[in-house]
Amino acid sequence: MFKALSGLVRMTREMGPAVARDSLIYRFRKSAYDVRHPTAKASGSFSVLGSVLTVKPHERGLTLTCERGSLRLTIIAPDCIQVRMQPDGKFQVPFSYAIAKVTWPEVPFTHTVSESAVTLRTSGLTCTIERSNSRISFADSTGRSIGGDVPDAISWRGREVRLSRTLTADEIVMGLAEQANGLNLRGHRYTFWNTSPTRYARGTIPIYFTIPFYLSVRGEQVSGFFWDNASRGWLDVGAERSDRITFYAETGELRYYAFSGTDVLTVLSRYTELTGRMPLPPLWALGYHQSRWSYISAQIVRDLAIGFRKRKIPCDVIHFDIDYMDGFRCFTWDRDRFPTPAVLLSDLLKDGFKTVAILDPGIKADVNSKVDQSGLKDGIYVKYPNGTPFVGPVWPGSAHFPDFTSPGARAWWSAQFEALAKIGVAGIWNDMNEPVVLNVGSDRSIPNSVPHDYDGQGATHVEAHNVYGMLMARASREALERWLPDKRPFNITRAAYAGAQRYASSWTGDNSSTWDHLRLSLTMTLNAGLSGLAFTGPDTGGFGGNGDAELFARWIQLSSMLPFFRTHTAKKTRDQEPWSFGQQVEDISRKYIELRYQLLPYLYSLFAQSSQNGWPIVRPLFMSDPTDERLRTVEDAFLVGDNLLIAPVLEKGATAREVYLPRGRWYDYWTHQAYEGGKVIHVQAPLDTLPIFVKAGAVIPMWPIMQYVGQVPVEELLLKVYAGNGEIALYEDAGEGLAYQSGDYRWLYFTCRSMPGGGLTIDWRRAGTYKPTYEHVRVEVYGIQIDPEGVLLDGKSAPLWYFENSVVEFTANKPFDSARIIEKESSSAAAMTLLRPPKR
Ligand code: MIG
Repeated sequence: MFKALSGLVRMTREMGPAVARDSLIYRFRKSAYDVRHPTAKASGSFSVLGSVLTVKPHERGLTLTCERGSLRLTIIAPDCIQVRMQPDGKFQVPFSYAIAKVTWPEVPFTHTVSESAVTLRTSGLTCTIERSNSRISFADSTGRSIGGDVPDAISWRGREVRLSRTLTADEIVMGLAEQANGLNLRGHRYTFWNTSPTRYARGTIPIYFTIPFYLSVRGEQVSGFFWDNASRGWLDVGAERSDRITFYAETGELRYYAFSGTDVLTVLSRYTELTGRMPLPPLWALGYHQSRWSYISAQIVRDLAIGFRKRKIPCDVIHFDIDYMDGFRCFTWDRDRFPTPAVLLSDLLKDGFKTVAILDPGIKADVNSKVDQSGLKDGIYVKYPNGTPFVGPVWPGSAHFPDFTSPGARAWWSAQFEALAKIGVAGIWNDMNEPVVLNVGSDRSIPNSVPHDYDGQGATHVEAHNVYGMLMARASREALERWLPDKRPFNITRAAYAGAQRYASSWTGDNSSTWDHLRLSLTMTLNAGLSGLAFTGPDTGGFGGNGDAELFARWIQLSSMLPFFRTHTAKKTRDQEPWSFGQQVEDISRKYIELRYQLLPYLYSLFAQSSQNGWPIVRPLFMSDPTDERLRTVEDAFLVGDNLLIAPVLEKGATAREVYLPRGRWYDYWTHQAYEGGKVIHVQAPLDTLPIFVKAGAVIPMWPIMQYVGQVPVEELLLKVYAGNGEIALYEDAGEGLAYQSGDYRWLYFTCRSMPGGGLTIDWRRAGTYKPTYEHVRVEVYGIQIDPEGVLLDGKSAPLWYFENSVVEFTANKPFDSARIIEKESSSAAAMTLLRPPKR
């Protein structure tokens, strides 16, 4: 009751008395409804399978009849197997919103049945089922265990299902998209019920996502596990018992996928082959985004845009939060605040700013609204079993909710977007799609037993809740595709189920302007990337509360290296524009936003790889050397791709920090000093410095600073080369439009080799037809100690090169195939101090 009361007070303050009253009414209406329509609650004890009675091969695996239920094992790929359980042994074609690929090539397998066990084997995976108790375990291609059931692991009661797997003492569990937690998820029970907490803190469960996929890291061994059940449930990662990981779902089939693999990339590549990958976003979406709740008038937005351009702080995107709407009605504009939105948006666009507009699922129930009337007419709203549309309060007051689990509702939604597309909206921000229904009580959702279409399958809200947000994002993506057919959609969602990467990017929701949230935003983004959702980032600066200049500077630095880079803040908080914290932080913000833009060709290549392979863009440090135990627990430093190591300052007042560098050679990005890894180094990090290290052998492509993507054609590509042995693949295309889908792109492959007697060769292969705007290439090579003898470009003496402060610099008037830096054989150390005058 106290909670309800304080909820009411807060809601009155934040949303006004009318919404608060509706929420109070909803609280009682919902409880009454729940009482009248209870979801079936089972009682008694859970059943278990018992022993295996018969084993029948099918095309892709085996069906096992056990004493009290059946198992069906299906080989998806050599390193991926699907397991299903049905108490009655009847296996229908499974339906899941997570799955993107249902037809897989044939995989050779063998099976054996002995007195004690049934074994199913592919080239990459062995699955063993003990005959006496139907216990399943898995091993990888080398025979090492990748986990399996505890005794009586699979159990059920009524429609509830449960599965318990072993958790070894050394096992590290990552994934589950965004949990407000460190990298290792052990020790907690994660509720699967997409929820928007009013504020969250470290340890708040549940929050916005249900991605029941985890990566298990045991020593050098990596495997994956996906529990494909969207209904309400939970995952206990060693909280109840430290040696167990347990899944539970209120309803739905017990169905999971086990993945073996040699490393994180292999497992994620298979998982995202199954659940889909992020389509390549427009390049501008990788730029800097500015947001606040809300920039509430055309003039304020214009001033904001001018603010960026006059201070020469790059920015590509402005987000419009809910106050652009007319009374929070989706697909409308408040004409008092924004009298001519089309003019505003087109002026913004002329200046390089793309507009992203927020949409909430709740459509204001309003007899005078064309949108609402059309939704009612088309019958696309969530309805009670008697056919009356469900009504729940959200921002606009009483609202109808499109049933995004129905194809008709999705089509209706995308049709509505015409109104915004015409005005010039370029991207959609999907909010409140857990979905939230404002209830002063604790359960802010649609009642459990309300039915949904579920693409014709039929389901209650218990099963539909966790997919609702992702299907709203899907409808929004379809809207963008429909009305902006030559553009690549930019779409972002707050709530999701597994596979959401096919439809949208995501952010970490309503964080706060605190140092712990700065730290969390890194681990949350990393875990999202380890769950297929590569394109994620936090509200830079923090959403709730007020931070100070130092926190903002550190947050800009961190976020400049994360996939999604947007500053956002809540209503009534202090301003969080890059210039809101004084000159010093303005300069720091500019420096890192500029660096972001310089690094776009590198970042974009990682996006391309993610879109092709499902790989994360930012990665935990252990991926750089899976053999090194010390790296496995690091969560205050990370990799961007393979070659950049970022050691952000996450502590108030710190101006230096320690970082354990993975083995191998790393260069300080700022000073070019080389370090041998495998040890802790101490690095200076005054407020204007984000420690960045580059791996030896890397070639980092850079663009000139621009105020927004496409402002000026790139005429020269800068390659920063870090002496050592390494390879890197880079991707180029037009950055917008769909020509890349018909082949208009190219890959660049660089190989660096240190020569035995000193010196370095850089080989550059190009594959593909895309013609970039640049011809000219400038190369800076770091880590060459001694004044070189010469530089060869495609076998000929380079026309122009310099050696200064241990940097070799040369230019080429077109991309080369090979460059070679020839070092003098036995120069003395003294030569290092001699600067060579430029050769002409
Ligand atoms: O009830 O649209 O997470 O980014 O600024 C709050 C207003 C609704 C929650 C989003 C936040 C956004 C805010 N929204």
